[in-house]
Amino acid sequence: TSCGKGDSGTAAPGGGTTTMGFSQVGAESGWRTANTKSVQDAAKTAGIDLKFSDAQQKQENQIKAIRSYIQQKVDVIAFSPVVESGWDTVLKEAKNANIPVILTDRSVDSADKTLYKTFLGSDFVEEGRKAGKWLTEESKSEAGPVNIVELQGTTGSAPANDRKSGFAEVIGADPKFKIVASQSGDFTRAKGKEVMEAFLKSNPDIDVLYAHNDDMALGAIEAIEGAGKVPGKDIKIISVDAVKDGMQALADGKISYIVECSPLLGPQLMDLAKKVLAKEDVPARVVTEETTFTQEQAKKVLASRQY
Ligand code: GYE
Repeated sequence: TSCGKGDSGTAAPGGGTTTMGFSQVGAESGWRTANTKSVQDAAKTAGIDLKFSDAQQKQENQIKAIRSYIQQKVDVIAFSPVVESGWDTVLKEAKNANIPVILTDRSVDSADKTLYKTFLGSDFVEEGRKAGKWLTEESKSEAGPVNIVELQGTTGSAPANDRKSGFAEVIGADPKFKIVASQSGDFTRAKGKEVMEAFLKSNPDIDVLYAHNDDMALGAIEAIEGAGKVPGKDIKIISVDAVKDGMQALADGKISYIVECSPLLGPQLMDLAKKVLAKEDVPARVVTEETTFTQEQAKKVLASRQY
């Protein structure tokens, strides 16, 4: 850290520029790329010196990065935990070193809530419910069965667990909905395509695909077209995120409905970090505001979509 006059950065408690160590999940999806850019841009604007690392979807890499931030004595650590469990030890190390931790995007299942200052991100259970509500409405006049396949996000991650449970809760109210296959596509296009190909081979009669993110839905569209079926007609697709490529597929009629999940968390994250370092109170939970998109709505907003 530098100190002295002419330093335009945000002042750290001990003087000098505030340093944030940020451990990102990876670069698995369009959502993640937009999230990384948002965090990097917001750090610059806030005058915060950002140390950034990409964990390539591996928890062990995130733990290493956090330990290195502790060793470097950064002022604050922020991270998006790839999976929910297994964080207590390293979070205790940060706490013992007096370095505050902010969770962003995904949460941890630690029982000790003093291990982090706040959690900024979406309500993934609610996202799953929104997907289920749309399908319930859409299938109102159908006798059923409505055969659903599900592409889950990364195994053990909060968005995969919660998007699954929120959706199941809503569609579970009507026995005509049947989840005939459900498997992880790791939030990537390549895996989404591969798993959808397998689903199509073992299930001749799929009505609906519920994909936990746009990228897996986009991969699945290739698989569906490859099998000679029409996405959006033969198989209806619901996904989550609303990144530009997903919105394009929605406007084109290939996806039927998208639940928005905003990756633009950078500015709020920097605000929270400043407050935490100034010892101001912050809410334990900050929930992102989000909407949903039909095909008609996607056509209207597509041109102005930022990411
Ligand atoms: O939906 C997915 C990404 O944690 C909300 O991670 C995030 C999810 C997002 O890979 O596209």
